[in-house]
Amino acid sequence: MSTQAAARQGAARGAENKRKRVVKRVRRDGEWKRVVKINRWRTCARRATAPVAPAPVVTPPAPAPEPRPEPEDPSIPRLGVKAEEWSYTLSRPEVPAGEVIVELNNMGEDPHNLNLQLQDGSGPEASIPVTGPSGQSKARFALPAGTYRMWCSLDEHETKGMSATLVVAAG
Ligand SMILES: [Cu+2]
Repeated sequence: MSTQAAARQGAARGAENKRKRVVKRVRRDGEWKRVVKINRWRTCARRATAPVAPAPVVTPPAPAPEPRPEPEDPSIPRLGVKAEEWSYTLSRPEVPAGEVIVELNNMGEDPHNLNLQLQDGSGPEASIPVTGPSGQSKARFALPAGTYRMWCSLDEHETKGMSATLVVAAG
């Protein structure tokens, strides 16, 4: 079969299956070789109807859920502590023994923290971490009855006046 015949036959077959069979004779390393290539049969019509791959739908990752504040039991007594330079102001001088929610409100211009411990130093220290200006931090403590010392542990804040006394009364 001649090269032309093969090409014709290939073209005919290509028309059926949308492939074009190309037969070439090439000289390689001094020898003639028969090379058959199968090409995709491309036409404008085919291109027009070629399915367009849909753009991948990019779903933005769902935002991490905000940590929801633990619902507070309204029966738990609360103590507000206003911090500023250089003092603490307590919303009440006394709370009942047991669970208490302590809220540190920094109304000053510097960061402050809050620490409390039985005045005789017998119990553990409870603390609310450093809170920036206009910040508010809350913590829930279980306080046995006694008289507590409250202080800010940042450099010299206590000696400048950031200390207070809290009475935790036996129920
Ligand atoms: Cu302070």
